[in-house]
Amino acid sequence: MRVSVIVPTYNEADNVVEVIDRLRRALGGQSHEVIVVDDDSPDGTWRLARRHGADDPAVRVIRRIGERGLASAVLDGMAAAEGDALAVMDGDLQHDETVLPEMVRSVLDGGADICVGTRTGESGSFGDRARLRHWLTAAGAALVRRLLPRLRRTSDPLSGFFVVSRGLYERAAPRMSRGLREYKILWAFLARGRDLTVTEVGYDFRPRAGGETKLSGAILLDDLVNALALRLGRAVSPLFVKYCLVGATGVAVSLAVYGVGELAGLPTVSLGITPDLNPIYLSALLGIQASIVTNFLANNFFTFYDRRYRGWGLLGGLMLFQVVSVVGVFVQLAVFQLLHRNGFPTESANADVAAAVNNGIGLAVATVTNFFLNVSITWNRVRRTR
Ligand SMILES: Nc1nc2c(ncn2[C@@H]2O[C@H](COP(=O)(O)OP(=O)(O)O)[C@@H](O)[C@H]2O)c(=O)[nH]1
Ligand SMILES: [Mg+2]
Repeated sequence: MRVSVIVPTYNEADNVVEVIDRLRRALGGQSHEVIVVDDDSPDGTWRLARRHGADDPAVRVIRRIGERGLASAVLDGMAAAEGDALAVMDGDLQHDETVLPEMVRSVLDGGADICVGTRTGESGSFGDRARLRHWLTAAGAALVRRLLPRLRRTSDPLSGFFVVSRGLYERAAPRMSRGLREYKILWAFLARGRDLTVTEVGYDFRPRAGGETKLSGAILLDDLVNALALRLGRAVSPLFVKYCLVGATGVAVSLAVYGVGELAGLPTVSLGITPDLNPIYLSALLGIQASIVTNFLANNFFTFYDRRYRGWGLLGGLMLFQVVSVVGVFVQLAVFQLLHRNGFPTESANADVAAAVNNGIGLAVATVTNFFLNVSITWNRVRRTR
């Protein structure tokens, strides 16, 4: 088999049949297969694709159940593919399948590891109706090139249309983090290896034929974090990076509320838990509580967006998060006390510096503990993105 074309789809009932037909026409001259990877679309994309390809062995349809995400869909399609060249093309008719044979030749006969279908290079364009998208893509590309310099290997790093050689796939796939969810899967290939041969073929980006885009603010943010995580290497979990970013905003919220509370002259209160903690500033308590709520919302819509709570479910999620956060506050205090009572870091250190160091260590331990508690309790849910 020379070429496998992976077509990830989610709610593409308006387009999938036409995409299959066009691919068959474009690749008619060589042995090929089309693998539609559909995430159990509510609009029945998988059913239409199956029916349409029923008497054509070159058309395969994978219906993934209980799984969502563009990157993992593409990887699952590649894992099932048999071709020497593995192509990825969107199922919304925005990519121009007529340049696919040239892209495939570049990999199979020209020896390229990756050939990218570009809207930016020679003979490529964004079409006339997509000015805003053009502008956003240019800005996004400039940003991700800074985060991940290896993306300079192509003029259009945000492209979702590309072909990789089987050799590169077999080398790169085992080293890819499954934790990277929505990211442009092309990046994971471009980021691999010291000397890749990357070529490109321009094409005219078309407006979406039917249906709607699945791109969202959460996915864009996710991709930026993922570019950073790819640069840092596998040791860093992108999920944890996002969790820490949210945590940093929580510190800001907490300080802001504390500041306002102090200006308003809020009193101190006694909780009667431990003498060391009395009296407590009411404004500090309010600040912590405010940051627990904003952290919950930010984590729900950003860090864990693919399994987010919705509607009334938000209340249940917030209650779990609240309990985990209070546990975290106690972990932080306990670590702090333990270190401080034992004279860490040194008996002679400046008291303020020692307190700051010990508080920092307490915060770090609590952050990691809370992260694992939140992953395994608060957001340990069946992914519900529909
Ligand atoms: N299997 C699968 N396909 C997806 C998912 N999200 C998007 N897609 C498909 O990926 C392609 C590109 O998505 P699209 O929404 O058009 O993104 P855009 O082109 O950047 O606006 C389309 O064929 C979508 O149907 C997903 O979660 N799972
Ligand atoms: Mg699209």
